[in-house]
This record gives sequence, structure tokens and C-alpha cells, in this order.
Amino acid sequence: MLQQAIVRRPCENFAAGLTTVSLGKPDYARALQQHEAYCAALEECGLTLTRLDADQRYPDSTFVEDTAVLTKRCAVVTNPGAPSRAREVADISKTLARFYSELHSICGPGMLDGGDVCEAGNHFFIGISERTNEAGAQQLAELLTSFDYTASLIDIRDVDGMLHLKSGLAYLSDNRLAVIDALHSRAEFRGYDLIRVNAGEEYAANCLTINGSVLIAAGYQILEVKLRELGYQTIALAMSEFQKMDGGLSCLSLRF
Ligand code: CIR
Repeated sequence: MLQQAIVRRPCENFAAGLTTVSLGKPDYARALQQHEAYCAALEECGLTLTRLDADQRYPDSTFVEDTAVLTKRCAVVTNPGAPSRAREVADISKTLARFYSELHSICGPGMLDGGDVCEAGNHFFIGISERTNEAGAQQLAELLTSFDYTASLIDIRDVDGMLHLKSGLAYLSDNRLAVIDALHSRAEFRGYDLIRVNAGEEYAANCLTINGSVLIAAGYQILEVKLRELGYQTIALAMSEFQKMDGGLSCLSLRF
């Protein structure tokens, strides 16, 4: 069972963050409302939240997931691939030290964003992307292996429009992965039950399973119905303002 999550309130200059999409400027008041609803959903799933203050120095700092990889046995502070985000880790490291004695870090020249790491039970898929390089992925794989996990590296640099591995992949539970078409034939996913995310619903692939419920972006009916048919309780959340900044549901928290 997951018990805790770390979240950070979006800061007032949230709109100055990085984005690759052209969906317009996010509305700050609406982003705060959507963030509150997200926090409430985490609490409804049984998580106790550590709420960090907004940090004006880093417009993307609400996307806390990219700063660490949390497991049952250890925590790894990342070395984010975007220069503007590199220093977000200092504060997260201090917060994690309250919860973890096994606290490790990814070091340069290795770069790694948490959004590229998908936990599937005791196995971790690690994406190699514009933000995570091979050295960073390899460092994480070695650390995880030393804690008796397994890991495989998946190069997504050839997939258009994918910022992170988890932009197109989510582990649901019970050996099931939700996956976009561009990734479904990867050899690394053989042996898993693949829940295909339809073309046009790619954004919804970044869904989040927490203690039996699945948080899903609102407005993606086909995937939501598929998940309900599989027996998951779904919680649909408005994500428009985060989507404008390339963010999905998983990015907004660190869960453990
Ligand atoms: C960024 O480009 O870093 C942010 N605007 C979005 C980060 C999204 N994070 C994630 O998918 N894990």
C-alpha cells in the first residue's frame, strides 16, 4: 500500500516553465484549483500529504516527480535533464531525508528525470529521452539492482512528442501496463498484459494507480471505460492547465 505523497503548490510564475505544446498559457487560478482537486484525490486514496510551499525560483517545481525516484527500499534524488530544473533537487533531498535512510543520488554526467521511470512491481522501466541520458539511466539501474530490483532501459528518443517514458506508459497493477501505440510492440513489455491507449487519447496514458484506484485525466472516455471494465475505480481529474505545460498526473507527486 502507498501511504504518503509529496506535492508542491504551483508557483505564480508557473506559466514561465518549459513546454513543447502549443495549448496556450495556463491560467494560474485554475491551475491552483486543479492542483487542490488532485491533492484531495490523493487523500481520498488514503495518502498522507507533505505539501511543499510554492517555489518561485523554479517555475516547473510543481512537477515534483522529476526530482526523485522512490521505492520501498530506497530513494534516489535525480539529476534533472533540463538546466532550469537542476536545482529543484536540493529542497526535495532535504524533505526525503526525513523519510528515507537509504537516500542516493544520480550524479553528472548522468542525467535523469523521474518522469522517465516507471515502477512495475519489483521491475523498473527506465526511459532514455531528451531528459534522461544513458549514463543516468545506467546509474539508476545499478542502484536499483543493488536493492534487489530489476531494471530495463527503453530508448524513446525516436518517438515524436514524448517528453518522458511515462508520457506514454503506466503500470496499473496485476502485471498490466497502459501503453500508447508507439510503444506497445517494444520487446521489454512482452509478458505483460497491455491495455492499449487509443490514438487521440495518448495524454491519458499517464494515469496513476494508487491503492486500487486509478487517477485519470478527465475527458478520455475510451481509456476510462476500459479501466472500469477491468475493475478499477477511476477518479477523473481536470488537468488542462498542467497539460499546457507538458505535465500529467504522475508528475504532480512523489508517492511512497
Ligand atoms: C518540464 O518540461 O519539465 C515540465 N514543464 C513538465 C514536466 C512533466 N513531468 C513529468 O512528466 N514527469
